[in-house]
Order: sequence, then C-alpha cells, then structure tokens
Amino acid sequence: MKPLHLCFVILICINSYIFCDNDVRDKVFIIPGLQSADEVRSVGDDFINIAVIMVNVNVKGLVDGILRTFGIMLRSIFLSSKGTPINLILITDEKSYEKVYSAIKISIGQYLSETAFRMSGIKSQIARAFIFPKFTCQFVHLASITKNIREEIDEMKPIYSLINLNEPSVITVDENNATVLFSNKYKEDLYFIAPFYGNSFPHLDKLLTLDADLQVKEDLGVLYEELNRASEDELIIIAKDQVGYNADFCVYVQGMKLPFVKVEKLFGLNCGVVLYDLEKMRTNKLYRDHIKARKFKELKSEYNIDHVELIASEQDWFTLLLWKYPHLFKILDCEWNVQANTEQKFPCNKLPKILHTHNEIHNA
Ligand SMILES: [Mn+2]
Repeated sequence: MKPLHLCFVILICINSYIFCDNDVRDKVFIIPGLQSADEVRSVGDDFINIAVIMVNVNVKGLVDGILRTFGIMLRSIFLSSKGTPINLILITDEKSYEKVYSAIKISIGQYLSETAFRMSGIKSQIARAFIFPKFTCQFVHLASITKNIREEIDEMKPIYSLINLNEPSVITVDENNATVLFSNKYKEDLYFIAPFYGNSFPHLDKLLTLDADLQVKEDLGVLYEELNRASEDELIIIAKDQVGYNADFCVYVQGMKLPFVKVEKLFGLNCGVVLYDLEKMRTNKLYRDHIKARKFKELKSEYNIDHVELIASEQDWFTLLLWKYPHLFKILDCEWNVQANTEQKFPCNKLPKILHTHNEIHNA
C-alpha cells in the first residue's frame, strides 16, 4: 500500500472510532437541562471542575460575540489537554441555555474533525485525537445561585459597582493618558456571585472559574494542582491585575497607612482565572463572617473610602479583603492569566499558559 493510501485508511479509522455512535458529542451532557447549583455533584475524583458563566448571550451590545469567543476558548482547552478529565459547569439562564449547548457541540465537532484531518504532523495529531479528555458538561441556572444571596448582592452593588452607569465610561489609567473603557455591565448579578461559591455548590470541594475570553495553552490539570499546594488558610488562588485599572486607588490607600492593611505594596486582582477551595470557603470562620450581609459595606467603610467609587464588583471586594487578610489568598503566577490589553501598567513578561484576550465581550 502506498504511504498516501495508508494515511487515508488511518484517517478513516480514526473517524469511525470517534463517530461510531449516533453522536458521541451528546454523551458529554450528563444531565440534560438546567439544574440548581446545589444539585451539582462531582462526576469523579479524577475530574477537575471548571465553571464558566454564559448568560445574556442574546443581548446585543452587552456581550457581542460571546459564543464565538467561548468556542475559541473551548477548542483551546481541548487542544492543550494532556488528558485531565474535565467537568464543565455552565452557569447560564433559560434564554442562553440552548445556544450554549449548541456552541459546545459545535466546538467538540470542530476540534475532532480539525484534529483528524489536519495533514501536517499526522503522528502527533493522531496522538492528540486519542487524548481528547474525558469531558462532561452540566448546566446550572444562575438564578439558583442568586436567589439565596439576594440581600448580599443588593448590598454589594451600590458600593462595589457603578450601579447608575448606563453607558460604558472611559477611565484614565496613568499620566500617559492610557485609558480603559469600563463597561456598564458590572452591575449585573453575575459579577457578584463568586464570594458565595462555597455555599452555592455544597457538593463540590474545588472549582476553577474561567472567563469566556481566554485562550488556554496548557493542560488545566496543571493549574488545578495549585489547589493542592495551597496552605490551610489559602482559600482563593488568583492573579494580580496587570492592566492597572485601579492603580491610582492602590496608591491612595497605600498613602493612608492603615494599620490593618497587611500587604506591603498594594495591587489589584483579576477574576478572569480563579481557583476556589470551596470546602475551605465553607469552613473558614473568618471568611464566612465576611460574606454575611452588612459585612460588605463594613469592609469598605473600614478603609475610610465610602466617598470612592469602586467599579469592578466582586473583584474589588476580593481586593479589599486581600489587603486586610492576605493569608486567605494565594497569588497565582501571571503566566496563568496574561492580560492582553493594549495598555498594561504591570505587564506579565512570561509566555502565557492562559492568554486573557479581553476582547469585545470584556472591556476591562
Ligand atoms: Mn475577561
């Protein structure tokens, strides 16, 4: 048999292996339909739990292109996988559910066909096709999370976001007039749920959350391992902000020399890639005390910054909590969340393991 014919036979075999069932892609959706967050269970000890919020996919202008961007991220996860099994949890709403479902099926199909048919480097592509990760998918209703924390969310909104902002606004970052277009979307419920993930997912122990505008270049099991390396008190693993959207604010608070601030040089955080130890979030008394109603307002007042407008919702709350209690956080290496904004005040100079594209769905 000529080499070309042999290649052709191999490709046919791969495809019949992958598509031997009706549609193997449907098998990833272990629980069809939307479920409540408190119903979500681990699908196996070897699986990592990854949550992505995908709501308002139909609202034009708010998140244009989110499905396309999400598809790119999903394929990048498959392509960089070395086989770590993934349980993907989509936090979504009724209107978005079917579109997100289709986007996942399409991404799996595209990945499999691209991988099988790519003619260059056939050996490695064949190897990749066979290490497509064990992959399951569950859909969670956003409202099943927010209904239990309505009071807390409503308390946070006016103090950690520009609740009255109706149009995107421009914020000057530094003396060179570098600007960030700050979206008016940060007053949405979905930007206030992260502090409560411990209680929202009572049957999960660990969770990695990803923005939809990422390009993943490393097996996410490697990142998930960080949770096992964290100390007893480190509940949340998160990278520093590289854009510098709140750089002036950091300098301002630093200048106040508040005695309870335990971080030497203040910096912001970015919630694009975050690891949560949910079990520790449920059991750590200090943390639990701080996610009670009235505590969100109290924390901001303690800094004597009631007159300062905070803009980035839960991300800014995490930042204030970090400055006071740094032992609750582990700082993730910048290579796991390289923020690709055009203007970066604190650029990461490493090759990205995750590139945070900050495209049109995410302006800051
Ligand atoms: Mn983002």
